[in-house]
Amino acid sequence: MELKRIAAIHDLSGFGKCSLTVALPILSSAGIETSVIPTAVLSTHTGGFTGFTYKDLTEDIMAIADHWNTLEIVFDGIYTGFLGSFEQVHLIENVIEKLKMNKTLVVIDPVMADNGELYAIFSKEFPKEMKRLCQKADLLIPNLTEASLLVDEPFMQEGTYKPEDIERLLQRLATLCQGNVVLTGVSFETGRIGAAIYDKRSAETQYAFTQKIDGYYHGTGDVFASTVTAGIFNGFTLLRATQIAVDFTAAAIARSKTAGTDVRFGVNFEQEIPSLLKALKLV
Ligand code: PXL
Repeated sequence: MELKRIAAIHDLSGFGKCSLTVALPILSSAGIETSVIPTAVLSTHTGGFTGFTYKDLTEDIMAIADHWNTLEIVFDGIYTGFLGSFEQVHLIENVIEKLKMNKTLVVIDPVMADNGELYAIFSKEFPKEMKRLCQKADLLIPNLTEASLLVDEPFMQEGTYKPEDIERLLQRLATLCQGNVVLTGVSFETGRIGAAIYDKRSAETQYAFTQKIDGYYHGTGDVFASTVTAGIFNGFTLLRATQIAVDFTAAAIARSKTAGTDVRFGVNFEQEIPSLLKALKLV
């Protein structure tokens, strides 16, 4: 089988598994060559830790893309996540322009908020900037909070929305990007949670659910989006890739919950990788 190549553009948070420390192992173990542009190096992610270091790498981003261009590297995919500033978001629009070829699939996870709230490090204007970047997405993977910020609507608390509300939201999100949308954190009944997918061409919405595990675990959005990406590049339909990602993320959370791990430390996805490879039919 052809070896697919993805450029993953995220920060490198040294501790508290998220962004590159999640994307790289998941994509590589799924048989995808993964090149990285680290946008910043932090001692930990910013969710719940204090005193973390933050080395901004904005200056290096375009230089890396320019060097890659001289090597005429062809990317099957570009996958972006956490970006730390307005400037970086703008820069990544240009990096995508530079690295994208006709067949390159651009996956954008507009990391900026969760649980109804914008992450503390971002200003209120940040979602507007992120919305611009989303225009480049062939596949957009927001959570419900990010989705509401992108379409400028109030956050919908669990229990207050129905399938038709989600479908309307998905249609609005699809107008912001080039292609399909996977919306995470969707729940219509107690104890069940998952993702909704919207196919722009057929205008059809489908769902992938699993059993809900209580507790807010950091980095799960990155585990999920990396796994959807791994599924797509292994030739699965968006619905199947989403169901695989829902199941894998839930299994990783369940392991961490059972172990009583600090929710800031990230989830135990590593020991679920064998089951992921089975689901992806790689073993
Ligand atoms: O998981 C998203 C994420 C990625 N990178 C950094 C973060 C966060 C969420 O808080 O702080 C640095």
